[in-house]
Amino acid sequence: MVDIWQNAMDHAVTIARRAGEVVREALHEDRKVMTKSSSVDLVTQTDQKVEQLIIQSVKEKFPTHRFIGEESVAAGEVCELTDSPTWIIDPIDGTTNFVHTFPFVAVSIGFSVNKQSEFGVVYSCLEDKMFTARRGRGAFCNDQPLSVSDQEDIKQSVIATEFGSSRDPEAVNNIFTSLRNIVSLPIHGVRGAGSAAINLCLVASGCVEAYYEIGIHVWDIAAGSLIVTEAGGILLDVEGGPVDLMSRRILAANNTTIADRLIREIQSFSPPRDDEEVTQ
Ligand code: 2AM
Ligand code: CA
Ligand code: CA
Ligand code: CA
Repeated sequence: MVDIWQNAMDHAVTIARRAGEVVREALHEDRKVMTKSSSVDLVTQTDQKVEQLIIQSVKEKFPTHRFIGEESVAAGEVCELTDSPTWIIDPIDGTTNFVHTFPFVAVSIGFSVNKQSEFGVVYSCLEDKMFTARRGRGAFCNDQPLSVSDQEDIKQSVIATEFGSSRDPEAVNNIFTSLRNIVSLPIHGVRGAGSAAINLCLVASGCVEAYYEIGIHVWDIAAGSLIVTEAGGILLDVEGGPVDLMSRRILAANNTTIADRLIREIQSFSPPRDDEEVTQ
C-alpha cells in the first residue's frame, strides 16, 4: 500500500535534524533571552530562527499545507486545527532548558490530516535521539522500536510532570496538591525533563509510567502524543475523558490501570489564557 504521507515524514526527519544542528550551534553562542507572557516565559532568537527554517523548507515542498507554530501564533490568539494537512511545530521545546543548558531540548514536528495525527517527529537534539511515529506503524528511537512500560502497580512507578509557566497561586497550589497526593501513594519518584515532547517520549520508551500536565499547548504534544500511542500507551484528559489535543491538558500513560489511579489524585484546573496577567 502506498503511504501518501511518507515523503512528508521523511522531510520532517531531515528538517528536524537540521534544526537540531542550529540549536546545538547556538548553545555555544551568546543567547539573548526575551520574555513573552511573563518573566518566566522565555524565548530566544533561536526559537524564532528555527521555526522559520522549518516553515520555509516545508512550504517549498508542500505549498498547500497549513502550519501551527508556537512562535507564529500571536499572544492570546486561539489557534484552530482544521481538516487540512497541518504541520504543528514547536521549534524548541524546552526553551528554559536551552537557556540554562539543561540537556533536554527538542524540536517537535507533528502532522495532522482531518484532525488525526499522521506522524510525529521529536528530535532530542542534545542527546541526538530521533523519535518518530507514523500512524499504525509503531514508534521508534533512532530506528529502534519503542514500547511503554508494562508496570501495573502505581507504587512501582515513576511519574513525569512539570510546574509549567503559571505562577498564579491557585494554579501552583493545585499542582502541589496533585504532587503531594501522588508522591504519598507512595510512588518510586517524580521526574520532569522540562520538555513536554521529551516527557512523552520517556513514556513511549518505558522510562516513566505516565506524564500529565495542565497548561500545555498543541505544539508541545502533537508529535509526542502519537509516539506514545504507537508505543502502546494511552492518552486521556486529566479528568479521565477522551483527550483533546487543543484542550491544554493531557495525561499519557502506559496503561489504563496506572492512568485511572493517577486521575483520582490529580487536582484539575483551567490553565490561564496566554494574554492573562500572571502573578509573579
Ligand atoms: P517551551 O519550552 O516550548 O515553551 C510543558 O512544560 C511545556 O511548557 C514545555 O515543554 C515548555 O515548552 C513550556 N514551559 C515549561 N516551563 C515554562 C516556563 N517557565 N515558561 C514558559 N513555558 C514553559
Ligand atoms: Ca515557549
Ligand atoms: Ca513547548
Ligand atoms: Ca517552544
